[in-house]
Amino acid sequence: MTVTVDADPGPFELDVATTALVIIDMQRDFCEPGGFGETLGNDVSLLRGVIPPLQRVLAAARALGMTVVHTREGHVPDLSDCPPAKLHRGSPSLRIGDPGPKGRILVRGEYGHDIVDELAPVEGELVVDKPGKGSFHGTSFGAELAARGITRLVVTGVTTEVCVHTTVREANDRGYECLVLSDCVGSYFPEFQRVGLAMIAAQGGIFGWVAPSAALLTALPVTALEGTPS
Ligand code: C5J
Repeated sequence: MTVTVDADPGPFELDVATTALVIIDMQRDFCEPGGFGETLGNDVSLLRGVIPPLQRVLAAARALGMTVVHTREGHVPDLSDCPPAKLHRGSPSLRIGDPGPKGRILVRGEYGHDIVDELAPVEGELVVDKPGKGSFHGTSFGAELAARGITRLVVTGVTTEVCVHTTVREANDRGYECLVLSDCVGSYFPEFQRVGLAMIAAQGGIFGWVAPSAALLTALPVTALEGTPS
């Protein structure tokens, strides 16, 4: 079933059978107080606005049986997959691996590393743990997509200018067509949100398309979904 989404810089066609919904790093460590995002001095409440529209898109994807992939940024407990270039970057109040109020910062298996309750994965959905900003680097993401015959990605999550951008650029280089949902991606910096989205669709869609989630939901053959916030 192929649908056309009204997007920037032009229509984005997708077949629900060969398109995956990708939800990047909607983890407590980025979206809730006491995690990695806050240790870097950010106002994490700025990211929480993406949760309600993302819940509606996730409900539609589930209703249609689309492939859903959740990613989580983080590291193994001994931090052997965290290069010094990342570990020592900046001057956060707590570094990756330090104990924080939600467990060790950005470490796999810790409470803060997991996905927020509102978007918790259900059985059958893929969860890809990634040590870097991009979803392809050091993961099975590409192999999992290939195994399912996925050629297009609807990309959501946080943060727009870091892990969303890196993943979309990696995906574009590997031949995937990507639609980024503007209200389902978030940044701690309003100007990065605006410019980050503009960069994707500029120059005829230099590495993707951008549309609000309403444009996708209008195109998909799903009516109002019970239990989802409107
Ligand atoms: C960051 C991410 N911003 N998920 N990670 O460090 O965008």
